[in-house]
Amino acid sequence: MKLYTYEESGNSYKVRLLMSFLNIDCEKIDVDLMQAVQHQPEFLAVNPRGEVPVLVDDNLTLRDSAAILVYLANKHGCEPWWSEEAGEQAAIMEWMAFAASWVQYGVFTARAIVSFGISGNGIPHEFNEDIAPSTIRGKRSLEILDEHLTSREWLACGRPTIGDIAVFPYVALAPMGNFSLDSYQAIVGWLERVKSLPGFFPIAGLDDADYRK
Ligand SMILES: N[C@@H](CCC(=O)N[C@@H](CS)C(=O)NCC(=O)O)C(=O)O
Repeated sequence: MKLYTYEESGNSYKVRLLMSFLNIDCEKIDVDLMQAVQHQPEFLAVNPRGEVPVLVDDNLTLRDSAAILVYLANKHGCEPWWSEEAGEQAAIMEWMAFAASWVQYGVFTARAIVSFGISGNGIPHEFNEDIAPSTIRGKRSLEILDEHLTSREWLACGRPTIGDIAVFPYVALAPMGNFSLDSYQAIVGWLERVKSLPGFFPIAGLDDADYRK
């Protein structure tokens, strides 16, 4: 199994986190996003979207972190990270979809623009994205998440799932996009719970939001 990944990519980190939680070994191929390697023909042949992560397992190529999380969690015991039950699957998917929409185009994009000077959303780097919509969407998504977590410990099913893994990185890294998490105490408590899971390891920026500024 091969994973195309980049050290500071939160979407790649989601996959690496699940692999660590499940003790899955895999060859890692570094794609230097800062050198725009993802937009070179060689990598575009692997993923025409010009994005990491990409997982290759025999004849299967998966070009999306959510698809990879579902695949790996299913393949390695299903529960607790995924589920065999339709209602639980849908509840987990609700948060994975939230990660790929509200989170990606909110706190993710703001972090990419503020700390890396690019949108990070796969479009060539010479195109600049306006930060204003990401800031508005990011703030709203933190409010939605905080409200949800006020009455529960985990996002779905009463246990840590790949829904939590999908939402965690960019919410935890939101301060790199100039969001303060101080007024979202339910989120802060949940971040600490994720960080205390056996096998957890950090990504750059988790404890120093200014390291790229
Ligand atoms: N929907 C994709 C999004 C992946 C994505 O946003 N990847 C970013 C890094 S975290 C990327 O490769 N960006 C390349 C670029 O913007 O040039 C997923 O969840 O895997």
